[in-house]
Amino acid sequence: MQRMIDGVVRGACHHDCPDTCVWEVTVDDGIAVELRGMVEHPTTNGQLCPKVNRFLDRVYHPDRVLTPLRRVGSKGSGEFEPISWSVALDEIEQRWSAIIEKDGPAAILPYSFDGTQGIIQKGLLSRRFFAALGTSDIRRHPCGVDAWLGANEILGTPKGIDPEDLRLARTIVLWGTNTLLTNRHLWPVIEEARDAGAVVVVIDPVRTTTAERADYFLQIRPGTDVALVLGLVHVLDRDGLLDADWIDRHTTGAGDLVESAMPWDPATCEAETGIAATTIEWLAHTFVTNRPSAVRSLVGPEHRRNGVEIMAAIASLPSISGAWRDPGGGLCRSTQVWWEEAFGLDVEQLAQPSRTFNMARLGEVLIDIDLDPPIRSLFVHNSNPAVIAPDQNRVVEGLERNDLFTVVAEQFVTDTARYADLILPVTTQIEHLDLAPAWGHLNIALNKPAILPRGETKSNNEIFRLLADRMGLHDPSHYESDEMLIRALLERPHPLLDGITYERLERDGWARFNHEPGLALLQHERFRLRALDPNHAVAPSTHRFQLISTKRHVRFLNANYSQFPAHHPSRPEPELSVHPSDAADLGLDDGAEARVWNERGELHLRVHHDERLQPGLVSVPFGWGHAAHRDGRSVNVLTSSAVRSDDQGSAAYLDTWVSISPA
Ligand SMILES: Nc1nc2c(c(=O)[nH]1)N[C@H]1C(S)=C(S)[C@@H](COP(=O)(O)OP(=O)(O)OC[C@H]3O[C@@H](n4cnc5c(=O)[nH]c(N)nc54)[C@H](O)[C@@H]3O)O[C@H]1N2
Ligand SMILES: Nc1nc2c(c(=O)[nH]1)N[C@H]1C(S)=C(S)[C@@H](COP(=O)(O)OP(=O)(O)OC[C@H]3O[C@@H](n4cnc5c(=O)[nH]c(N)nc54)[C@H](O)[C@@H]3O)O[C@H]1N2
Ligand code: SF4
Ligand SMILES: [Mo]
Repeated sequence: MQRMIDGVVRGACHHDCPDTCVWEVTVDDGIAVELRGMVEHPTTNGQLCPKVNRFLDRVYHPDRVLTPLRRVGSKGSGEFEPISWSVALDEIEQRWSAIIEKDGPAAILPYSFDGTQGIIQKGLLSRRFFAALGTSDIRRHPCGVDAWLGANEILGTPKGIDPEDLRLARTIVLWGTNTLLTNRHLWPVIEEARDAGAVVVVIDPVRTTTAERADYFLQIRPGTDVALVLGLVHVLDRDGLLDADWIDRHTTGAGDLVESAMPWDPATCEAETGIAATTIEWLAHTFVTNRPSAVRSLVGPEHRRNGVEIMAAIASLPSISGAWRDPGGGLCRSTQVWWEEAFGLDVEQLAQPSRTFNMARLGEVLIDIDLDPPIRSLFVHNSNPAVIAPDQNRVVEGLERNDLFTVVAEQFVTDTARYADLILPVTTQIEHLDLAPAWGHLNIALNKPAILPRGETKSNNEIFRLLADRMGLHDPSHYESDEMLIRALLERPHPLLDGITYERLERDGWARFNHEPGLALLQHERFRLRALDPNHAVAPSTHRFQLISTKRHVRFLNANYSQFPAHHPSRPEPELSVHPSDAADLGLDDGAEARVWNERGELHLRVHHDERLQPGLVSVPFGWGHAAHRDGRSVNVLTSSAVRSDDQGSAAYLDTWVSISPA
């Protein structure tokens, strides 16, 4: 039997969070007794976060799934009985073999996302496994793809500046990102810049906690960011603040961009965006004179129909103004592409499955009986589509199909797992080995298991090794150990990885990619500017209110923690936040119950008057599970699964229109 050694074991957080903190687990008698942030790690700096400080409670929670479970009640009833691994694997083998024989492997659909973003457990073996079987696959586009496309189109690369270089900036524009909530370990860098005299500006439709800590808050009308960029470019041009030499040497298409900005004088821009003309003029001037200047953005504005265009606009501002010439200046966004390139994962993802569906469309795909072949089996890991996917009523309708053979690999009986035929129990981050990348800084970390897998839990990779064996896949690539997979990645000949070895990661816990801080990053690029399209493409609607459903709670991480009361906010239920002027209009007192609906679904929620919103804009927090709502469903019943005609990109979660009335 495998043995673990008591003492302190280093690991790293697996959550889909830009910060990738490095932690130390104290193990006593085989039990993890303490978990804390590593002091020597530059961004963790000794502190985890309110979501993960109680992570050991999650690991040892009595509701953890510790054995394979088979459904005994009706789908969704949550009635399961424990079975052995061999019985579970037998059943999967038999059901899948029959499906493959009758309808072909494309009738099997794997569905996974970023439940763990560790490179090894997230998808290396699962991709190999499903590709070898020849199943259908999903496009994993709900987070970061539109931002990537928009930035890439203008910059010629999806890369942006090292987030830690923001400390050099003197104007920092947090554009549609709620740093203090979603990326809290960046805040000290911003404070450092501010101590050195930087001005911090937040552009957001909502006065978030981050906005409240900024020097200037620009409360923009939802989705009008392209018009704001055009207004800023208009002022730069009008006031002679554009550097002809920079534009000549570093851009193409600047003339087209400036021309598309012609109609956007400050008064016109104010009418569209809701931001005062004088503020637009101030920001344009500040951005070019108070240098270095940087824009920071993650995914907030991308979750819209015009998400790509908004990111293209946001990338255009530092490019036309020459912000890139200064160390600390430019666009600062997800660093995912750095390690995807270094580890060659961009290539791995190109393996062509037989059929792909944008994961936003899960509901319609599951209920579409005209698909050839229709989906007969769904395998979910690293995700909770019953909560996170748009058009939730149709997702649940699909999951309720009696003839759909659904397997969910999970730590808990989530809202998705409740509809499974089989639940496979999986390990948590302190029970398996992984290589932890970050999308908010340029460090990677080695996550060593600190304790043995609890009960009969197995890591994702172990499950795919067992399944490969059952399904008769003989290629040795299906059976590589986690350590072999990590070593192979680290041995790739990429300059960012020079000197980073498995042994060094074991010794130090983490390493920074070989990229010198404080360089002007893309100063040799030629930016591909173009005219921008300010139509904010919010579909005309008969409903009166725009609904946003972003991350809101400090102790939630996507769909992960709403089942634990210790993680609840002080008002412990999902509420409908309404601006007081709208609430008065609707006759809804604070605490009253409202019905919120559109053509896709409805929710009944308690009203919270919140002057941090703007009239016409309401909000329901994302992340709560079904059971937290009187309707037994959560906010994604209201969001649409529509994606672009090429099936690319995120669902426009934030372009949601609703009607509201007293319940
Ligand atoms: N309305 C609305 N919807 C949204 C969003 C929004 O802002 N508003 N945000 C979108 C965004 S940006 C994202 S990234 C997605 C997030 O979508 P998901 O990635 O699906 O969400 P998570 O809750 O992070 O993770 C899902 C599950 O992974 C499981 N898990 C963790 N580790 C492991 C493991 O090692 N193995 C296995 N098998 N499972 C594991 C967890 O228990 C958890 O239940 O949601 C999207 N949906
Ligand atoms: N506590 C906590 N932290 C998290 C998560 C979590 O669930 N909880 N989830 C993690 C994940 S998966 C992700 S992707 C990141 C996301 O990190 P962020 O991108 O920072 O977060 P979001 O909340 O999606 O959006 C940020 C802001 O965009 C604003 N916004 C909405 N529409 C517009 C618009 O049209 N224009 C502008 N300018 N702003 C707009 C919203 O009001 C919101 O305040 O957070 C990660 N960190
Ligand atoms: S969720 Fe984010 S902030 Fe919290 S410990 Fe994990 S990486 Fe750090
Ligand atoms: Mo995300």
